[in-house]
Amino acid sequence: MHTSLPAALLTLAATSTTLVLALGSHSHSHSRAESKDGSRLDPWNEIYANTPDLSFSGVTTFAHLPTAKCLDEPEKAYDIALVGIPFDSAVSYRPGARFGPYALRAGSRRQRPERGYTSRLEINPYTSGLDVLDCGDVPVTPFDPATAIKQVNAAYRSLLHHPVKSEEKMKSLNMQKGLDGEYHPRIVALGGDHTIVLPILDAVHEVYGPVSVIHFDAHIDTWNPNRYLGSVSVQADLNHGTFFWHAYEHGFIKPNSSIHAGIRTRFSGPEDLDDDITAGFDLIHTFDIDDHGVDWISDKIKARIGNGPVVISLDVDVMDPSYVPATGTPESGGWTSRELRRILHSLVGLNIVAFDIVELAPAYDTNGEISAIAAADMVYDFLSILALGVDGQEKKFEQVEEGRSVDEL
Ligand SMILES: [Mn+2]
Repeated sequence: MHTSLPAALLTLAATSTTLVLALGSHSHSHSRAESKDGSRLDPWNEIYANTPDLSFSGVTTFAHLPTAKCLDEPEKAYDIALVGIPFDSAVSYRPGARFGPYALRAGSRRQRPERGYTSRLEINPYTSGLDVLDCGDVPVTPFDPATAIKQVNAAYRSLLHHPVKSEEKMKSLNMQKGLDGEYHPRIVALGGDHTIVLPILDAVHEVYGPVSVIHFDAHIDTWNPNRYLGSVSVQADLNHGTFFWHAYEHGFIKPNSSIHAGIRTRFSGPEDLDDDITAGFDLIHTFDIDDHGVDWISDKIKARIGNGPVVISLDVDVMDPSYVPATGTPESGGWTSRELRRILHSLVGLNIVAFDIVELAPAYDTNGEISAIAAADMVYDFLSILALGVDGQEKKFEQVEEGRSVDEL
């Protein structure tokens, strides 16, 4: 190999052990480079030590965050845990959301903690002082939905009871404590079909009591199983279109305190909407955005929710299929990713205790991963509003005086 090298390179090689190594000198007597004093040097670390991964390199965790198998390490501390829930055994149309966690992580590759600052919300959620960890996936069985739902509940309860890392930070952000008087981490669930929200709400209500829900979706998901096509057994009664009805019946949701946003599907008739009101939901239609705008939607959500603990549940089909084709039950006429992101931004200050993003089914995505990228950006926006903390009434006044209020976002 040496004989074919230009003379100039050979000269360089003679003066640099590193270059010799880089050129692959198999006949060289040293297996590793040496410094002048004879100590061994690692070829990579001598020059490139601590080079961060690039967007396209590295093992794919969400946003290149550190990862742990949190379910196997109950003492692992964090403030925010992302967890994949690859369950899609209860969908009514196209399957495939079990690959949602994989797609969300792939769609997040251009997000990195060291480049995570948002100029609009003025925060980097990955370095704001809250410890964010990718906890991997819940290994749910694909063969037995009833058992899978139990697995999701057990996993979520476990993750909710891990110790928090930065109690002081959570306190400074005015975050909600559990009924036990303790801080609990915030869990960001990466679905999975929407059914996973029933075992999630079960676990969340156990810690905080009944919660409000902000539900972004094209569909209401409060369908009474008695009228839901395909509900032919107790098991079949629980699916991705009925889980909020079950949540209402179990008392996981606070009465008359939740709201849908982005609804545009078809119904059996007005009785579906009567059941929806019974289940505790108000409703913002997808077309309201043209008639009233983002600020009106935001104000309506906030007026409905108030200061109580709230879960944000985001079905990616709330966005238009031209932006997010990768979903199981697409409906035309949805919001753009820009409109949805503006609405999410406006939720800064709400008392959010959990977030999930569901129904991303990457088999229907484009080669450009447009759905996965949009969905991963929604997770980023959520982490950002979480990192900005909860507004008490006093804090809101302070923000107005500083010239930056939620309304201006
Ligand atoms: Mn849904």
